[in-house]
Amino acid sequence: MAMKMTEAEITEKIEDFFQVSSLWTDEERDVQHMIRQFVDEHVKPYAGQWWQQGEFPRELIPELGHLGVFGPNLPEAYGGSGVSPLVYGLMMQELERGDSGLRSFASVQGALAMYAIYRYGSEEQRRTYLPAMARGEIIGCFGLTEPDAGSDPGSMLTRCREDGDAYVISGAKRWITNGHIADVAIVWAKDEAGAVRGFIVPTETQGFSARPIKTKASMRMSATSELYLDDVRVGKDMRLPHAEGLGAPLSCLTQARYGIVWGTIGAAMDCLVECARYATTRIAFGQPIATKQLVQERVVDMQTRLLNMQLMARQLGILYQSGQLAYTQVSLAKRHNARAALEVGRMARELLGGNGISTDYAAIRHMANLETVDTYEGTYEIHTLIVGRGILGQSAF
Ligand code: TGC
Ligand code: FAD
Repeated sequence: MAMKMTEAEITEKIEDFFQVSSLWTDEERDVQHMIRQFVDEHVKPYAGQWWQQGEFPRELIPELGHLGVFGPNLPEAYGGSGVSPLVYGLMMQELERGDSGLRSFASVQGALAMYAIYRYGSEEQRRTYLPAMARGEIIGCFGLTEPDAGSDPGSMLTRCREDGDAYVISGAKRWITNGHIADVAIVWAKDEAGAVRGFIVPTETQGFSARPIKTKASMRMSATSELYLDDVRVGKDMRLPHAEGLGAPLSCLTQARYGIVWGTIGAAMDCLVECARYATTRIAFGQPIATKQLVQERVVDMQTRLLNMQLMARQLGILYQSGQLAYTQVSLAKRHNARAALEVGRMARELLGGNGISTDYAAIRHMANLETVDTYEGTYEIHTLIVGRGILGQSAF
């Protein structure tokens, strides 16, 4: 028996198959709606074009600041609005429904650069930088990865040394989101004793330069850069005074990974909704492809992955809210959700047939972006080893 469903009914079913939204608070519902409206109106119609152009649409930054997506979970005194982890997660979900590059911009600005200053900075640094960063007036980047140190950031080569009333920093960073559009870079470097230290480096400082990486076939809507620090001299007041050791940058990663757990839901949702709607209208062998058993199996596989992602993210948010979140839990969820979203992206692309390789549809763009999301903030393998160590107590790195 045929049960004809409207596009809106299909979308509603896919996005909330287990009615998880019935658990949302009014604030969660309102914020999700607000960001969705913005993304539907100002991002989705242009995302394919921006992605092809390979540039981040900087004109969106003031409005994103106005919507409060940069560090929204930080206290109001520092420009945040103290929202709950669940509200924050829903914001990231809705941004990544538009494009992973958009969520990445917000993650790097809020969860990496702002969080580093909030958690490890002096009171003066917090007040100088955070409110302006929350408004999007100062753009930040986070320089941890180097050309020869990615999964193993403890082997970084960037060095800092004291010289009178200053620190001198030398080294190179690679794959740095927002690097060439940033006003300040959070730079991680080892001191003479081998301890990792963090610095706020204004990007106009002499000896600092940033170059865009232009050869990307993924995350094309995001600015990605190489940073060069050639004897960059910054005042001692630019060191993050409370950051000592690798644990400092790694704790920032936990914040960003939490956002990715939610963001990937948005990308997967957009892929599944798009290809499910397509399946009801695309005719092959005289019938919509939605009537074919193999197509239905594919859609149900995608739906199951999406639902797992949603349930995992929600419980992670509850753990975060109650102050019980462990970084190994975030690793497990990042590993799962990034890979599940990537698989949904690949299946959606396939279901769209030839149209699936065109950026007239969202699937190929999401799919290509998710290759990065599966790799950055710790690869699938690295999270396997973090969780394995957490469960078995043995390091296998
Ligand atoms: P290890 O001994 O494991 O850790 C050193 C100290 O740090 C603590 N720690 C953490 N603390 C908070 N959150 C975490 N996620 C933490 N992970 C570790 C740890 O307890 C220890 O503390 P203590 O007090 O005992 O010293 O150090 P290791 O050298 O063995 O590290 C291994 C490993 C693999 C866990 C770590 O290096 C790692 O996570 N590698 C992946 C690197 C990575 O994710 N890079 C991301 C760069 S930023 C980015 O990709 C931005 S993308 C843009 C976007 O987000 O959109
Ligand atoms: P490698 O560490 O060289 O790994 C290569 C392969 O070896 C991977 O498959 C890895 O899983 C595997 N491998 C490594 N060690 C092991 C092991 N012990 N056991 C099994 N397998 C292993 N970094 C920043 O600091 N800031 C940013 O803003 C930022 N933005 C990024 C944006 C983009 C678009 C991209 C692509 C990356 C970004 N990164 C950023 C860097 C990202 O975090 C790293 O690329 C990532 O951590 C992996 O490091 P790597 O590329 O050096 O790979």
